[in-house]
Amino acid sequence: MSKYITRHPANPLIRAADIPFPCTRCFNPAAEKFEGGYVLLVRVIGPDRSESLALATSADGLKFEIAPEPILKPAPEDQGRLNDPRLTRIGDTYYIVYCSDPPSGIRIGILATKDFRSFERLYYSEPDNRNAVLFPDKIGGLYVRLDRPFTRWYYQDRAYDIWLSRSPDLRYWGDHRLLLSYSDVAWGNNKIGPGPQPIRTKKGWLVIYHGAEYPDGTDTAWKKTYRAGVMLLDLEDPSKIVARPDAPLLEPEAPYETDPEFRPNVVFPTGAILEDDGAIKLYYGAADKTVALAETSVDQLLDFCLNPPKYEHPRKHPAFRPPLSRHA
Ligand code: BMA
Repeated sequence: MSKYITRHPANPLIRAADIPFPCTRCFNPAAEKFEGGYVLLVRVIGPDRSESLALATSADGLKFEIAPEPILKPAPEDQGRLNDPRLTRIGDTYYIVYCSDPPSGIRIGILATKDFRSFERLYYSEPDNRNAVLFPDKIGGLYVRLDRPFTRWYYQDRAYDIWLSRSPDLRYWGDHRLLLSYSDVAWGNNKIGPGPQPIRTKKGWLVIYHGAEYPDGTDTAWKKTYRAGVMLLDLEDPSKIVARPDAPLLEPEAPYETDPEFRPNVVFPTGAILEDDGAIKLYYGAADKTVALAETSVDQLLDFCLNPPKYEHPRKHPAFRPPLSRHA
């Protein structure tokens, strides 16, 4: 509970037992409005460790019905891996940006659909890249995406930053710009990555992102803490950060977020819905096991960005290198 965001009391909204086909964990949902209601695409892990996406629909954004079969399974080129989708509606088309992890490397796929029945493949990135998300409008006549390419292996820090790219057609991407480095994020001494589709406001684009922190500086992936943060980008040139509070927006506290059974201490925001009155429903994965909802608003997030509270992170271990200057 904070001044800026509130967990929904019905959390977690979706658990493995709610999925009508074999599922051991379901999390990291993409979200959009569809036909007057809400649609989530939920990452599902099967008992055989298979990956697929479940279609969850709802009239109120709280109680979801789940389609009896997976709505998307990995294509042959995905070789079994299809996860962490983001959804963006542009005009009457929904774009699903997902992550795949075939032996050739971790790659971004972009699919287009109007009805969540048939899907057209538009793009498959080179490795390694993941966590991509599209802006809901063209800006300066171009599509814009955020993503999180991997990693500077040739440096000691091996870290992961958020980049911005533009495209005339969603197939050819260029004008790549470094937006934010993990080393600028106090609670992200390892990875950061973009979360849900950006939200347009009068003051700029609100972008919710995640950051991963090693608790003691050792590369123990399963001990990392994942938090959510927010930043405000320039409306006309979203490669410029207007404001970014140091404090995280949401950090693992609730039992379903700290749940030790599989992956404790994870909030992983992947879907955001802006309502007509400025309310925002933020859907996220909790402890890589369930789907949860937190409620906030444009006003609360702008207040957080533009009047940031004083915050000092109780960092146990520093980033491996000093901040990169942006646009380096
Ligand atoms: C990231 C991704 C997400 C996952 C998160 C927390 O690297 O793999 O799918 O939710 O870690 O485990």
